[in-house]
Amino acid sequence: MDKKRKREKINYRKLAGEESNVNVHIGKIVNNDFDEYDEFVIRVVKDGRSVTSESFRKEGLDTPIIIKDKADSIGMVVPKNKLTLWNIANEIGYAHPISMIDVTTQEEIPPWTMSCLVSYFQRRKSMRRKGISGDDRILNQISLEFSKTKLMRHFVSPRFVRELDWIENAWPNDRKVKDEYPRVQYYCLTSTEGCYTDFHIDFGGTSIWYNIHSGMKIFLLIPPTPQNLNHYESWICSETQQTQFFADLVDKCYKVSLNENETIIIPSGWIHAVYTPQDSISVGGNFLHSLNVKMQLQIHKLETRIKINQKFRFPFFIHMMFYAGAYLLSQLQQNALTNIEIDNLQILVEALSQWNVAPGGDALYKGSFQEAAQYTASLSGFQTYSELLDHLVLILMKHQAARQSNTPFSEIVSNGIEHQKKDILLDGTTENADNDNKNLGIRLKRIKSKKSKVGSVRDRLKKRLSM
Ligand SMILES: O=C(O)CCC(=O)C(=O)O
Ligand SMILES: [Fe+2]
Repeated sequence: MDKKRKREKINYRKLAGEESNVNVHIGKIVNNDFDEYDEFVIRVVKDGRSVTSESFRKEGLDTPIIIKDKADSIGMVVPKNKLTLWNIANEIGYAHPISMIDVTTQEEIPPWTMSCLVSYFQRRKSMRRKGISGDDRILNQISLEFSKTKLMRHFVSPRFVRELDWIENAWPNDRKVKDEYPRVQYYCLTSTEGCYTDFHIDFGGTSIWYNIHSGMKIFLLIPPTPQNLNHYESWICSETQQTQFFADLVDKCYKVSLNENETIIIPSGWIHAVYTPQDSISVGGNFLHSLNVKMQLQIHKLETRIKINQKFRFPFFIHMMFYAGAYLLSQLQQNALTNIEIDNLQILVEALSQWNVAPGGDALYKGSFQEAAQYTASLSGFQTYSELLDHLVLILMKHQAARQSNTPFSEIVSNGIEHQKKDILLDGTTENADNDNKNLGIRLKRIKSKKSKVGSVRDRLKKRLSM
């Protein structure tokens, strides 16, 4: 379930002239002025201990964060002594295939091996020392996922990432131990001086963490406002992408330098470009979570509309959504979700209701998302995913009722919700209550008849979660 991190084709070489080995946009990153930002736009954190999953779960994860503190302050493990590319090659294996991006064209070249990468770094370094630019292409390496390699013994992602990440918390354990899960959690990026990755949004609207192991990087960050996302979609699809520096099309673009040992968090949907002013090794990963569901779904839909090749997308995105629904139900049943997570869950439930179809032939086919839905429903003690969704809707209604009437959730649970169901819709409005109540009424009846099951559902979930 690997995923390569390549962009769609752009003919930059033609743009820069056939002989060029630099990207045309780099000059602008170095010379242009970018917008000023305050702590409401991008947070710069000096004390990493304040960066916790608890705080994100209460306040959301919408702004980029630069953490200028030691790795262990955010529960991240990095090696005590810096690793060279040679050390990395020893851990990964010199024959390991490596995908390289030509910085001028932003296109993938035919696959290399780790040993080619090491020689390439050596050659560029010695050319620089001798003051010759040479005709070597500048090549970037941003897609080496290393969780299956020995390099893994040197790194652990930030604690809050592990605590929020749906792959960690919602993907079924027995499938994970069989290696059946999206491998997007640990990337090692090796970039020589002069590398550039043009504006993009990370796959599936994942959030990202990057730690600069050695060297430095410059990030250009553009917020995912509806207007900016519209511009992005048109730019990606248009011919002008080749000549147009995307930052010139939007209202605000922020420039952030990330130095050795610093960590950046880029939230879901943020449009970003990255320039490498000196040889750098960084480690990072992508994660989906319960705090940006709307944006994650929006980017997933955008990728579908602009026909991004499946191999550049989050692997098994829809499977992940079904697993997340089951996981969040278990959390909800334990009254363990914050208001932000409950709001996000409502959005997820709406999407799942659209994707969820009665289990047909496909439900038997391992690998289909219908099978994933059926599988996670059974693990949670339901006969079908529709039943699980019904249950979710019911409890969400109770939560909403509790919030609207300022009553503790536990009281609403003990009083039942029959008296409230006439007035409350899932989105918190009362409009068209009659029609919706018909549907909810039907769902509620089905759920009531299965009431005796609830205890065992909870037990099974607990068992699964403690695995
Ligand atoms: O460091 C780079 O060149 C690109 C990093 C990035 O944004 C990515 O890999 O998605
Ligand atoms: Fe990225």
